[in-house]
Amino acid sequence: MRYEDRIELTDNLSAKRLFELMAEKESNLSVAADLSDPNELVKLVENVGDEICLLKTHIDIVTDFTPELIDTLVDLKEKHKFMIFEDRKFADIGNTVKLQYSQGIYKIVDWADITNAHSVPGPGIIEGLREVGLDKGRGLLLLAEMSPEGNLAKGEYTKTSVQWAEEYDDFVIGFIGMKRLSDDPKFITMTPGVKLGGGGDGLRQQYNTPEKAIMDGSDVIIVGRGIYQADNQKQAAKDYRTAGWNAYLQREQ
Ligand code: 5BU
Repeated sequence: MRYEDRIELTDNLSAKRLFELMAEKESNLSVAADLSDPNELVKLVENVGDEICLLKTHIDIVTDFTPELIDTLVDLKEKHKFMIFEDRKFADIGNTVKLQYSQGIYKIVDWADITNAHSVPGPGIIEGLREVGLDKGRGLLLLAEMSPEGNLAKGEYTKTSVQWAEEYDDFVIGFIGMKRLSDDPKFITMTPGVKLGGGGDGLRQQYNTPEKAIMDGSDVIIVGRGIYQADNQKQAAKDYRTAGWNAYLQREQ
């Protein structure tokens, strides 16, 4: 189904907005902005902002973090029209993740439209995050699968994650997965480990091409080093955007 036809299938505000944005902007590209220098991070976002539907952050890798950085990212989000996904990978009991999501230095729930969690602690992790995120219209992705070689997110673990998404579908908007994991089109699958040419990175990351990810039923391709290490970040983002969008058009034909 086309992204715009999926808007009405979900009640979650972040999922609706993302489908809307993807259709409007004709982009299913997310950039993984894994830069520690805040100035380089902002420069990257300025370069790629027009090409992406979603900015993926790891806010805890930023050296000399200040709350003003968040203000800058939110200003850029409004200017270039994208959403923000903090790839926090929560992994603790419900009560602790609730605090990690809303308190501390980062106060992730205040600015990240989307975040994600491991399923390993059980459904309490979803319930804890949901208590602070749902009223703010936030969305959660479950890590049903992961990209690196040798990871344990497979089989029953993946299946149970999909069941929990169905059970908590007001807050869980989809999955990190290497392929489509549910037949229900309200769920969004996002795929990391994407690089033109494929390959790996020496630390067991495994890359698929944008075409392979989208043809396997993913909705959003997540690209880090393929874009931020390019000599021309803007052009690289355009290339990935075109590759991802053309694969989607071909899939939906
Ligand atoms: P890369 O530079 O394109 O390899 O970056 C991939 C990004 O996606 C990086 O931020 C990872 O933390 C993130 N990632 C991943 O690579 N694999 C996974 O299974 C998950 C996240 Br979940």
